[in-house]
Amino acid sequence: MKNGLAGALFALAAAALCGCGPSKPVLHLYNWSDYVNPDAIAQFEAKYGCRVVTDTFDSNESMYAKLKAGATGYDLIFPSSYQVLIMREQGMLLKLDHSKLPNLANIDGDYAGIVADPSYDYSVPYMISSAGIAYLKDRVPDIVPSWGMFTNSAYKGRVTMLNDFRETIGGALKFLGYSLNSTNEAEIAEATQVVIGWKKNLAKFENEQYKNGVASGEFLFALGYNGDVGQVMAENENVGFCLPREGVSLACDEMVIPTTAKEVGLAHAFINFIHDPAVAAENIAYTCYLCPNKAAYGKLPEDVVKNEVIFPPAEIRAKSESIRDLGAMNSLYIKAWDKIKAAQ
Ligand code: SPD
Repeated sequence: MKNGLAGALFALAAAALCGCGPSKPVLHLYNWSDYVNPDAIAQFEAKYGCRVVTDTFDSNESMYAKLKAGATGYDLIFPSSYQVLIMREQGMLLKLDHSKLPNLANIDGDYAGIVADPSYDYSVPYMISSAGIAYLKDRVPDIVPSWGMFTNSAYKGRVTMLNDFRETIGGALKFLGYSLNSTNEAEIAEATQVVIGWKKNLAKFENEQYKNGVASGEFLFALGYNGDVGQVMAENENVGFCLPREGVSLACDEMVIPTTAKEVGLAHAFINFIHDPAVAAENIAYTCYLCPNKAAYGKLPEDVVKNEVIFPPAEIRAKSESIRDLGAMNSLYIKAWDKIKAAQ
């Protein structure tokens, strides 16, 4: 037997014995937590003979700061539309190859006004989310669907709000009757004082612990992302959710491929897979967020279609706004947030 053949047979036998075949390609996702149906990930891995590894972030700002600090190794990232525009402007995103994305045809054009780019050149919508009030039904009997709840000092120290400056300052702007995209300095200053007042009643600003915190009774109500709260409600019928009647945000988190991605082909395959109608329908039902995929809606079970956590009532939608990138005016919100964080 020639040496080469013997070596190859030895390698195959060794691989069979240790159970490790040729290594599979790995798709690295950088995403919000609790945001993809684990069955979808398993189906994708089986279909494409790969592994999917997910790192999570809890805000657009922390994700962006990590990338700016030099983090690489991600193939697909899920920023909100206003953050997508900043990243695209800075040349951080790869142009998408539409020949690999036939399922773009399934995307619901009704959300064109919310997404970063309705031509999907650099980003493809993933989920529409909003923020509202998660609460314990038995401990907050006087819940009112209003931003004014955060002014109520009866629950001081047992309340949280999102550590997400566009959502939280946006809530104060809606409370005052202004646009959550206001660039009027006096309006933002007024909203800043409102949030400073709210802060006196809060345990903290934070984006993930409130889910367990409300379920366990540590916090009695919290400003939270709708689908995350929907997932908690599915496990605990004492948790309720309401959207402030003054109006809320409608944010779209989108899928983008950074210019530093290594598995560009797999990243395209994942985007396309997510917009397969059956995958999208199961992902909506699991995450309680709305994937804007019109071919999926007919596949949703009736309880999901009627779930107002996922599909907000028309009267609230009418008063709500998408969070927009404000260009140079973003700095007004960053300064306001710094002031809120520093306030005692
Ligand atoms: N766990 C998923 C949370 C997704 C929330 N969307 C973010 C919107 C940012 N304003």
